[in-house]
Amino acid sequence: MATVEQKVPDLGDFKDVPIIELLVKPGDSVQAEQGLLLLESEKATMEVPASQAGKVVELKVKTGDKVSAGDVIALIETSAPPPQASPTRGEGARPSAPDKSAPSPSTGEGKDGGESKPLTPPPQPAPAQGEDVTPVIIATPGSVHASPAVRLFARELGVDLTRVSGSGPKGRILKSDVQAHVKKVMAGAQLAAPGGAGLPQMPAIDFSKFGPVESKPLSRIRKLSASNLHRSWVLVPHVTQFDEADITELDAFRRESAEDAKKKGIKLTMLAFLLKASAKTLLEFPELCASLAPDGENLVLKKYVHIGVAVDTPNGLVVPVIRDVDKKGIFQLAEELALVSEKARAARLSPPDLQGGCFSISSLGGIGGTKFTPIVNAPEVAILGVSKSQMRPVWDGKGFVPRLILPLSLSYDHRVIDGAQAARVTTYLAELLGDIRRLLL
Ligand code: CAO
Repeated sequence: MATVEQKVPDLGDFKDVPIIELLVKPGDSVQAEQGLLLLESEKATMEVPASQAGKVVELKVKTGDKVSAGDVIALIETSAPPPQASPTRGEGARPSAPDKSAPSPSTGEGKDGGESKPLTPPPQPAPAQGEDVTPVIIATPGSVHASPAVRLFARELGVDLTRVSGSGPKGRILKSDVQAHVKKVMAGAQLAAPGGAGLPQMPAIDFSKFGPVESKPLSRIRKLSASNLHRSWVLVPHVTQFDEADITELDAFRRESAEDAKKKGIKLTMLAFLLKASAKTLLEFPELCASLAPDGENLVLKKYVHIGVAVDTPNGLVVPVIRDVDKKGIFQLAEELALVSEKARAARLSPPDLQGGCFSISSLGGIGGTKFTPIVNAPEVAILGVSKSQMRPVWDGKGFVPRLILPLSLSYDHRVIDGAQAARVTTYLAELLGDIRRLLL
C-alpha cells in the first residue's frame, strides 16, 4: 500500500485554470487513466486522469479552484509498490512494452510449448507521482462537450453526441443526457412505426377472445400492394372528382362492334373505349401524364401514353401497363387488355409488364357499386375509377328520356392538379365518351 499525490500535469502555456467539475469523491475506487476532474481553459476543456489505479483518500481541491501544473489535487492509495525512481517524461514514464520472450498470454504456453505456467503480467515501472499523465482534451470551443467515458457510452449505443443537449456545467453532456436522448428517440420510433408518419400503432388485439378465428397468410402480391397503397395514401394529398358520362350511344356502338370483335376472338367491353378516351385526355392535359420529380422542384412530363389497368386476381390487385394507348385501335386495346388480365390472373406477369405507367384506370363496372375513391398509383398523379353504368331517366328539356350513365371518379394528387383542372378533365372525358366522334378529332 502506498499513498501517492496526484498532481496537475503539464498544462502547456496555461496557469490558474479553473476546475469546472470533480468527477470523483473521497472513497471512490479509480482505474488508471480514469478522469478525476475537469479543467476549463479559454481554449479547451480538459480531463485530468488518474496516474494509477487505487482509492481516492482525499481531494485537495474543489470546484471553482484554480490550479496550475504541479498542484496536488488528490491523494490516492494504491496497492502498487512505491516508485523506485522517477523516470523522466518520455523516457519510460508509460508502461513499457511486454517482453516478447515472455510467455504468450493468449495460450499460457512457454516458447517451447511445454508445461503451462500461471500468467503474471510483466513487471511495469511505476509512474512518477502525478507527472506521467497528460490532460485529455475533451472539448474545444464549438465542439461537443463530453468526457471520454460519456463518449465511450454514446459510441456503444450508436448515439451521435451532436444531437444530444447537455445538462452539465457549461452544456457538458452527461451520461444521463445520453440515456434521456435514447429514451426519447425510442419513444418516437415506436410512435412512428410502422408508417413513419408519426401515426400511433394499431393495438394488437386477441380476436379469439370474442369468437373463433383463423389466421390466413397474406400473399406476396397483397403484401406488396398493401405497402404501395399505404405509401400513396400517406404521401399523396388526394382529392376525388366525381362525374358522369352519358354513354348511351357509345354503348350501342360497342354492342354493334362486339359482334365483329367476337368473330376475331376479342371481347369488347367499355374498358377499351375508356382506355382510348383517357389517352386522348392525357394528351389534352399533359400535367395528368406526369410525375413529380423526387426533389419536388420539377414536374416530369411524359411524352408517351402508357396506361395501367387495375386487375383483380385471386392473389390480390395488380396493375399491368398497356403501352402507347394513344397509337392503338379499340380492337387491339381490347385484345391486349384480355391478354394482360389473363396473364395477371395466372400470376404470369413479369416486372416490365407492371412498369412505366403514366396514369391508371380502375374499373369496377363489371361488378357493381355507384362510386368509389381510387388511390393514386404514385408516382403517377391521377387515376380514373369507373363504376357500373346504369340506365337512368334524364331530362332532355321536354321530358325524361332513358340514358345509360357511367359514373367516373378521378382521384388526383393535389400537389400537381388543381380542383378546377380536375373538373375540366372529367368534363372533357365525359364529353368524349358522350360523343364518340370526338375521339377521332
Ligand atoms: N358498367 C356496366 N357493365 C360493365 C362495365 C360498366 N362500367 N364495365 C364492364 N361491364 C360489363 C362487361 O361488359 C361485361 O359484361 P358481359 O359479361 O355481359 O360481357 C362484365 O361487366 C364483366 O366485364 P369484365 O370485368 O370481364 O371486363 P372489363 O373489361 O370491364 O374489366 C378487368 C377487365 C380486368 C379490369 C376486370 O375484370 C377487373 O379485374 N376489374 C377489377 C378491378 C379492380 O379490382 N379495381 C379495384 C382497384 S382498387 O381496389
